[in-house]
Amino acid sequence: MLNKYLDVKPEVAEALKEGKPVVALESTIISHGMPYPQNVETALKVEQIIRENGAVPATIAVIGGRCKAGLTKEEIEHLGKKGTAIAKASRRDLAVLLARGEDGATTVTTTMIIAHMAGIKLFATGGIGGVHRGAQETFDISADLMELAQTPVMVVCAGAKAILDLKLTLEYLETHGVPVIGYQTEELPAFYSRKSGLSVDYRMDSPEETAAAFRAQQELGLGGGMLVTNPIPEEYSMDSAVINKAIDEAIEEMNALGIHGKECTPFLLAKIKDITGGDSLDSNIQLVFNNAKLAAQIAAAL
Ligand code: PSU
Ligand code: MN
Repeated sequence: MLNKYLDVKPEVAEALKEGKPVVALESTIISHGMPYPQNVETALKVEQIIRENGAVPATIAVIGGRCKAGLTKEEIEHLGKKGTAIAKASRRDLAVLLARGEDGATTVTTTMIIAHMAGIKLFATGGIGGVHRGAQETFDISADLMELAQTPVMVVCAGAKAILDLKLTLEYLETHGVPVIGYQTEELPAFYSRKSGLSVDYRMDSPEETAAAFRAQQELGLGGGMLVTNPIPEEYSMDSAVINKAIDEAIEEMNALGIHGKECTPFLLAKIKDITGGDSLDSNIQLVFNNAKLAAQIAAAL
């Protein structure tokens, strides 16, 4: 038994035991990041893509007070249907949810924690949380950044979400010693689009190169994770002017409504989807698929 609060799905446990590639997936994106039924369809398709690329998927959540590494189709449907009625579980929420026997949708932070407990090294998502615009006033900095600084899991994403202050997000990651890798790019991707005007720390061009850097970090005992940023495929990348206008409008409304804390990111994602007539959701889904594929390839190389 690895941890008394953890249940590893048998298929995932077997793969880990045999040294086969496993990729973790988060569940906040299911309950809070996308509407039903697209959330469930996407979550199941992402698992399929990971399988097609030779790895075993382990979607992570808290169900009935248990940390789960690997969910059944029914559990994914439960998280998707209940949506925002499921608690968004960050590091500060985990102990209380377990003690109370409740459900929780895991963010990048808690997915990293549970993946590490289970012995999973790779994790694919859409975009990590980061330093919010106006953080100088609000102090709103995602716990995802602190987790990347301390938990040894490689996170494959499409950059930090463009709703954030990407420049400050990079500064924060630098301070905390988190390497930011651009996959086949020198430029930090901006989630819905490929361009941010900011540079990553290192460009890497193959799963093997990426895996080797992560292995060295682990063997050095440096601790902490690594962030691989993988640009959204060209054909799904949104026009920067269109998406930035939608983001500005959504942030203005968020501030006018006084929304703060953990509600910010889900509110902005939903609002941007409405403003763009669903185009941002289509892009979000495609970039997750793209990240799942790369994460499976890196897991195999590792
Ligand atoms: N990526 C997406 N959709 C999401 C998220 C990421 O494509 O909904 C979630 C992740 O779970 C991430 C969270 O950890 O948003 C960040 O929330 P916050 O800014 O409150 O830390
Ligand atoms: Mn926040």
